[in-house]
Order: sequence, then structure tokens, then C-alpha cells
Amino acid sequence: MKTVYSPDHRFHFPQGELSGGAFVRPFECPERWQYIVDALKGSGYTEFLNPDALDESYLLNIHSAGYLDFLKTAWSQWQQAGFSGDALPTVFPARRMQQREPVDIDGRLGYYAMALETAITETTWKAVYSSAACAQTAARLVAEGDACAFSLCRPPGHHAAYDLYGGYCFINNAAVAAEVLLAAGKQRVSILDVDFHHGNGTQDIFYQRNDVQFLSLHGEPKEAFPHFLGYADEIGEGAGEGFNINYPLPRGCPYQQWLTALDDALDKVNQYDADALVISLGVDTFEKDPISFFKLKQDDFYDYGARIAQLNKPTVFVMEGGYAVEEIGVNTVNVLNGFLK
Ligand code: OKP
Ligand code: ZN
Repeated sequence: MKTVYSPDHRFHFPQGELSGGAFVRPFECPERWQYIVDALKGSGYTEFLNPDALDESYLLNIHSAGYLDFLKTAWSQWQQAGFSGDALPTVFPARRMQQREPVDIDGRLGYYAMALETAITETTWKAVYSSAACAQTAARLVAEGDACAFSLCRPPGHHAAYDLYGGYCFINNAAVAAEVLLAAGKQRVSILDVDFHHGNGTQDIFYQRNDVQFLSLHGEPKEAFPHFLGYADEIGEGAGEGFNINYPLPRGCPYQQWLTALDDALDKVNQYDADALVISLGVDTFEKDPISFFKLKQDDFYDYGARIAQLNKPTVFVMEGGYAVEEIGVNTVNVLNGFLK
């Protein structure tokens, strides 16, 4: 399995994350990437490549033009407004307010944000671009015949919706991978999201489509971020009805219970007869994850990797979350090793 990665990931590292009323060092930090690379190398992986230039037409299939313009211009507009810290929103178009894009940067930030822990820095776009480019190249490898590929994305992508950023995400990398596979002639792509958090962005992007099936196992919304999406009754709409499948799971969820949901999801992928698979691979389901509440152990990651392999589909792994930094490499590589066993 080839790994697609970029050193440009390090260009996104805000000074702080708003958490518990304080600015703390961001959980989504650059060492996450290094721990994963080290674990891959330590486990005998030898094929690493940098991404091709991103074809931005893929982005326009999944994000609005206004949103992409915002991501590219937010920092310079913030700076021109006289601000020097990282860019953060302070005001949101909440219930019974107008959903019109303002011109002022404070207004634009709130208009496009779904959460405010995620700061935009001078070089954020550069990292975001490289992360999406990794997903594009990994999907190209699989479209061209590799059985699988690993896109070591940083920052992650699954909270990024059609026109929303937040939850550490800006461009939806898994959606980029799906678009590349479809453009290469795949008819039906399943995106299976095993990150602890609900992939609200991916759900949003494909909610009315039947060429991409979305399945997500996650902490139930009443208890877990992103809180406002991820219920089991969200099944898709219009042509997409029946192609969105959520598995909200309770606090303390042990592996056996998580696996019951995974097995059901794998059955659904088979019923859909997907001809390619994208895994939104977050390892924040780990028992020691500092911001999550499932109870998976290191060996469980290997076990479920092997179960995913039984689908026998061309598969693109796209890195999402995982914040127990010292164990993120082992847990991630365990999934890939289980898949390859
Ligand atoms: C990104 B990904 C918990 C606050 C959670 C944001 C979490 C983003 C997770 N008290 N803040 O899905 O791993
Ligand atoms: Zn997560």
C-alpha cells in the first residue's frame, strides 16, 4: 500500500484551540503526522509519495465557489482589517437570523463556520490544499489499479460541508477522493466513516445523491461533537434517500458493540454493490483518546482493518482524527496491517 503525504501539512498549526474556556495547544497538531509516518516506516512500509497538483475542479463539485473563495482570502482580509492573531469567528447566523454572506471578515468567518475551535492562520490554505491533493492522488492510484492507498491527510476533512468549515476541517478530503473515483468511471462509491465524530460534512455534501453512499459510526449527537447532525433518522433525501446511514453509539461504547454497527455497515456496502470504497479513517475511537469516549484497544484496529478487507473493494484510506498522539501511529498502522493481512 502506497502512502501519499506532504510536508506542507505543517503550515497549519494555529496558536491555540478554544477548549473549556481556555486557549489550549491544538489537539490536531503536526506531531500526529510524524507519529504516523514513523509507525509506517517501523512496520515495513516503504512506498511514500508526494501528491500531484490539485485539480480544483474536484473542489467545485463538493464545495461552493463562495466558500472556496472565503478559504483562500480569509487570512488576508483578516490581516487587512488590522488583526494579527489567528482568525476566529465570534458571531453566527443562528436561528431566525438572515443567511446572507456579509462582506466584513467577522461576518464572513461566522457565516462559513460550523464551530469556532478552528482558527485560520496565514498559511492554513497551503496545508489545506496539500491535504486535499493527497486525497486526490491516493484516489488516482486506486482508480488506476492499485488495490488500496493511504492518504495521510492533515488537516482532516470530514466536518467540512458544502460551505462550512470547523472541527479542524476545511476541505472534505474523503469527498475529493470519492469525486476522483467517480470521474475515473466508478459508478457507486461508499464512504465509510469510522472516526469517532460524525462526518457531518461528508453527509451534507452527498445527502441528495445516490452515486455516493455514506455510512458513519460515531458518538451520539446528544453527547458528542458535532452535536447538531448524526442521528439515525437522517437517511438522505430525494435521489439520496436511503443512501445515508448513521450509527450513533453511546458513551463508553466497547469494541463488541462498535463491531455490531460496523458489520451492519459492511453489509450495507455490499448491498449497495459499491465499486470503490473510501474509509474516513479516524482513530479517535481509541480508549485513551483525550476528546472522545469509545473504548477501542490497539488490537481492535487490526481486527476491523481485516474485516474491511473482506469487502474486497478498491479502497482509499483517508486520514481523519486521532488525538492520543503517541499511539496514533500504532493504531493507524494496525488498521492498514489488518487490511493487508
Ligand atoms: C475532528 B475529527 C470536545 C470538543 C470537540 C472539536 C473536535 C473535532 C474533531 N470537547 N472539538 O472528527 O477528529
Ligand atoms: Zn474525530
